[in-house]
Amino acid sequence: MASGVPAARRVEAAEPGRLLKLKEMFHSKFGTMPKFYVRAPGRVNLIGEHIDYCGYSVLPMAVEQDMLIAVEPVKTHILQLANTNSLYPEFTTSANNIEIDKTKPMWHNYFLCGLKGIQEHFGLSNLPGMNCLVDGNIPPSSGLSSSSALVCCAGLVTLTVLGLSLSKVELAEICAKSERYIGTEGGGMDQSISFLAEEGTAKLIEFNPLRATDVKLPNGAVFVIANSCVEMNKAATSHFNIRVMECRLAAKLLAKYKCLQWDQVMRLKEVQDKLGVSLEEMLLVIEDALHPEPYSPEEVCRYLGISLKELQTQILSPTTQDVPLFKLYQRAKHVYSEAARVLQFKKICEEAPENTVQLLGELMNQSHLSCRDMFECSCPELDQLVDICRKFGAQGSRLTGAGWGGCTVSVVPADKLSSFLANVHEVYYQKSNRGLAPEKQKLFATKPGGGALVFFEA
Ligand code: ADP
Ligand code: NG1
Repeated sequence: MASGVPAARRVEAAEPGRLLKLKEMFHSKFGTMPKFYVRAPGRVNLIGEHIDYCGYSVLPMAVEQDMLIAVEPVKTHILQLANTNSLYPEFTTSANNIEIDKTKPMWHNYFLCGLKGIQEHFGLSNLPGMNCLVDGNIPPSSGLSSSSALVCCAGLVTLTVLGLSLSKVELAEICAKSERYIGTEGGGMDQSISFLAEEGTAKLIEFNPLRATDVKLPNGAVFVIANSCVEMNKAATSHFNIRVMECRLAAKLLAKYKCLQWDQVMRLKEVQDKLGVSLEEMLLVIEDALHPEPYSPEEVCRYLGISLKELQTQILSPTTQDVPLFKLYQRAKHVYSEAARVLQFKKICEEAPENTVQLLGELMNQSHLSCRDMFECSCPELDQLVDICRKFGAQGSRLTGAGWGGCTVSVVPADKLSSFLANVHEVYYQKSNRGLAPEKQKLFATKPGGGALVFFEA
């Protein structure tokens, strides 16, 4: 059994209606009954955007929406995947021949990422077969980590079928690494919170080594998620990987400027650690070392003393080889200032001054501005939604997750919640044809939920 991951909770304990439907559908698809179930939650990141892959801490919490998989191990080596949502076609493969097609991020590839992560970790050449029925209710491509929830769920399914055990931290690290098989160069925030989340508390997630610390959110405020209804699939576009590469190049140029061994530096946090200075001081280093005008690949090469070929093969990822310009000054400014905001957010939650909600709101507003102007990962709909949320009572509002679409998260005083929801609903959703999606996919208050779980039949 997967030690560290709570198991053996009775199936009846959670969402009986959903489980019953899943069981019935499993039976009609596979002609048998599931032997166990795994759930892994999505998350909302309260602050700390696009900094996990730079080595910096982030501050997410799990949401109640999750991926739920009903599983039956089988004696053949055949893996059969079905989905309760007909948008996601069935998929069958030999469990001993896992191939992940990076060119098309089909849904089953996320499952295969989780499976492959466990397979590689234990060095297994033969995997048992299984029948799986997936039921997810996290709005997809909306910044709430539906993809990672699927990868984590599949990792835990595979581990459970194998009868092996791992800690939650090991599982999170394996799944963070294996989700990169889909082609995105993400950090580890989503997989970490999916495993390490605990009901009732947000978490500060720190990396190298991975650890999670409780952050108690203020009473009297509610965090509300609003979906811009613009979907953005990270793996189908290169926006995300370009940002990862811009941060990597900025780290290398800053390291070179400070006469550090730049070729060994990959992340902006490593530059700060090697210099032993504060985040505020790093913001001053940027002013001296980088210019606001975008850098051409040739200029980067001249500065680092390498050839274009070396830049492409040794530093850039396959999908970012032909990027004509890199904005290094802006990206580094966002990362160091956002990393500082995460620490301030945690400190305010701990000290809980009288104006806590206002202070947290201000940090969230600053974060959105930095995402919009420095990191350029917002979009007109997100900016409009953030403005509407602030207008109707949010103390702060920002995009959450990768951006370029997806959701906002707002901090709203509890006594303003119902008027806030009614007004945002009317102005952003009802006045357009965005009103059709179910509430839990669109506009809803959320509180910190629990992490991944295995359920067995009672
Ligand atoms: P997110 O920000 O939600 O992680 P991504 O664009 O990275 O967004 O991943 C979304 C992808 O995850 C979808 O295109 C789909 O392949 C997969 N996915 C999301 N929800 C489901 C689901 N219910 N069933 C199967 N696959 C899903
Ligand atoms: P989402 O919101 O799931 O697309 C992505 C990355 C995170 C993090 C955020 C931005 C993956 C799996 N997830 O999240 O690691 O970098 O963007 O803060 O790559």
